[in-house]
Amino acid sequence: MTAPRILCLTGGIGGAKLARGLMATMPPEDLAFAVNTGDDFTHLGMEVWPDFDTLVYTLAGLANPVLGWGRKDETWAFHEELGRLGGPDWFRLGDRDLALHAMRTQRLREGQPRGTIAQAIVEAFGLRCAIWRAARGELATRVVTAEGELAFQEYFVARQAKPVLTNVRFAPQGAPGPEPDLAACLAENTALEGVIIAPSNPVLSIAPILAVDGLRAMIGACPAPVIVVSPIVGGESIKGPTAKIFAELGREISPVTVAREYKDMIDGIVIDPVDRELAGMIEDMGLACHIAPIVMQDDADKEAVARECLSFIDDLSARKKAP
Ligand code: FO1
Repeated sequence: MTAPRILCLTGGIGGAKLARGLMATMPPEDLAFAVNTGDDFTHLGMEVWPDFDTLVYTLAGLANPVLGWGRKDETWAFHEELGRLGGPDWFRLGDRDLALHAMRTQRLREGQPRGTIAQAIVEAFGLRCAIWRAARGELATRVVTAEGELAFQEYFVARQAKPVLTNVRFAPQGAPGPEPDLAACLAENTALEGVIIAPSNPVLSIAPILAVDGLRAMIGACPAPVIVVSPIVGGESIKGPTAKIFAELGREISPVTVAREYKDMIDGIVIDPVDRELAGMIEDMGLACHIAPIVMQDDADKEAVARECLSFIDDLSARKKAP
């Protein structure tokens, strides 16, 4: 069993950015990622794992830099022909990306567990860090909107996250609970120095991870410091519909809302200097607050944010030791 020093919970493109930064700060064997499975779905008979694949491509240096998802240097012959044939081309599958979905689906049909398939994909892309699907089985995100309940990709891609979101719910299937290696990493891994919740969308990307049976309690019971990087800076979400969704849920668009959301299981939150005046409110909740630039544009930013997370974790460990 691997014994990673740092575990990062991530989903979507924002989380993948921090993951890339973390990879630059330590040997890959010291890093593990727990990825959201809520966006997974079957499309054209193939099983697609968007957040898992986006992270694998990003860490392998193969992500499409413009789209943030899918492959760079991609070709789209399949997608164009699919459209010509009147197929569901609303969800774009590039030719190289398609090979991954086809192989994954074939392995599922052969009865291989999802965890085994995930490990084979990580190795196929030459990665030496652990990337675990948070759920052992399936746990799909269903988006409840003013227009009714939508499957995640229908809401996020087909409808471009435009419908008013009123709630999300999660539909677990198959083996319950977290991926066994993830559970072991949290419960038995004495090498674990810290857990980082990436600046992913709390409602669409992190909530589905925490909805995995028993996981929230395992993280809360983890002896190592647990921190979150705010996905909100200056009243806006850095990327994606986080701010829109917070507004639709009647939540203040602020790092304070994020801190409150995770209060029962984190030790601290990293906020951007523009939100400096909120540090007092966060500390009044009994949480530590680390102030550092957290907007990640280029690789240098990503590494800088990763290093800030690691020094914050060191500070928290020191405080835990010195009563
Ligand atoms: N997002 C889009 O907005 N449009 C797409 O056509 C699309 C295709 C796609 C294919 C493979 C994949 O792994 C991700 C893809 N995504 C697309 C992104 C995906 O919907 C999101 O990355 C996650 O589900 C949420 O972060």
